[in-house]
Amino acid sequence: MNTSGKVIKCKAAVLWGLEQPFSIEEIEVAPPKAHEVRIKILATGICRTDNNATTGVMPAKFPVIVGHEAVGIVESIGEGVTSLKPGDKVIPLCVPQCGICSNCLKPDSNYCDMLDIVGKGVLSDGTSRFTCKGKPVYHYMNTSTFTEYTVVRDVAVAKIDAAAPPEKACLFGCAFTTGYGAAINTAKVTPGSTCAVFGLGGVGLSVIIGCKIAGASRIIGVDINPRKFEKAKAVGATECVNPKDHTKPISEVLKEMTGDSVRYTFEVTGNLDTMIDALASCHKNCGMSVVVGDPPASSVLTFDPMLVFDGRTWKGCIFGGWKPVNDLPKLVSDFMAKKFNLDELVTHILPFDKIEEGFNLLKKGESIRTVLTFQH
Ligand code: COD
Ligand code: ZN
Repeated sequence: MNTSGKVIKCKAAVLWGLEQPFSIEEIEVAPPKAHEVRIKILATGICRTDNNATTGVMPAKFPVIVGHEAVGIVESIGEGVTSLKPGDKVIPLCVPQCGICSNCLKPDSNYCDMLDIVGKGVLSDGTSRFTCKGKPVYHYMNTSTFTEYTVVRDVAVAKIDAAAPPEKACLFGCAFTTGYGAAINTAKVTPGSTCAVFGLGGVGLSVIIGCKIAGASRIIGVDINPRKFEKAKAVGATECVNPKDHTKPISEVLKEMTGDSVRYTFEVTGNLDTMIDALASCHKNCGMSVVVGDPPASSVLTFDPMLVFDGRTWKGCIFGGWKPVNDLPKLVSDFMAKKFNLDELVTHILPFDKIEEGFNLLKKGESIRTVLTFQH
């Protein structure tokens, strides 16, 4: 049936308010307006950032459809869309690439002006394309993928290889791209170096994959949940440590373990204390620490400035520093050419209706990535 230009009724997981469960509802998805595309979602991963929207750690406008790590097929396009056509296999982008803002024009910035980090929840004309029970339902991070159909801006879409398997390739919408890029683009990890990765979720394991491909000789996984260590080692960690097993600060534990200190550290938990711990754990004169985890909304951090004065470099990145419209198709091609393997990252595949179960696995620390699949 040709649905182009028509409202589509479909299932979506709506969050009606903070700390409320996902409610599977029938929603209406309006046709895409100018420079927008409507996408049929095939698979979507569950990320900590989605959970952070349910708790208020990450800003969102309610009621909302969250989800930002997906693969889908373009169902229809709005006026003026030239880069995409119905039938294209795509990844919706939480970090867009408009190509014309001052950041997109800089070769070394991916902080596109269209990024919705403050949770406005609307598209360019200031409105939403979703309604449920007569009320508007808002967008999340330019993506909103916990729904059978979504509408996004055309600048927030990367076209990928039609043969890419959705239940793995969806990880290029967040976890893999963010973590791998933090090691490759932001830290530029050097061969033979020692790295430490704080937080061994889907994003942290992707940092480890990046460190390994960059040729790091020692990669230390740090997590307060020892059940994460086996997976970390499977993707390339050479050893793992639980800060709770030690009374000394983790920076001293790592210094003792390495006999010197670590060249590159990565904070991949989103905790403020861990940001300082990771900074203090890198070499005091030539070390670099990369903040990958999103800090809680409106948080403030105090730290000893000697940590930076001593010569450490403290950096951050969003979406691994990639320019996503250009770079995601290449990353997916590298995956199809078996440059990296994402098998270890996808621990659970569940039907979309089981979204609540998927979030419980995340909250209990039992999953790396749960991927939800759709029956269309
Ligand atoms: N010390 C060590 N480990 C800890 C600590 C701690 N104090 N607290 C939690 N952890 C561990 C947990 O046990 C868990 O294993 C891991 O940290 C976190 O893993 P997950 O599976 O909960 O989370 P991820 O990997 O899905 O995501 C975590 C991030 C913090 C990276 C994520 O929420 C985030 O902020 N992403 C933003 C990145 C970005 O660039 N966004 C913009 C583009 S989408
Ligand atoms: Zn994410």
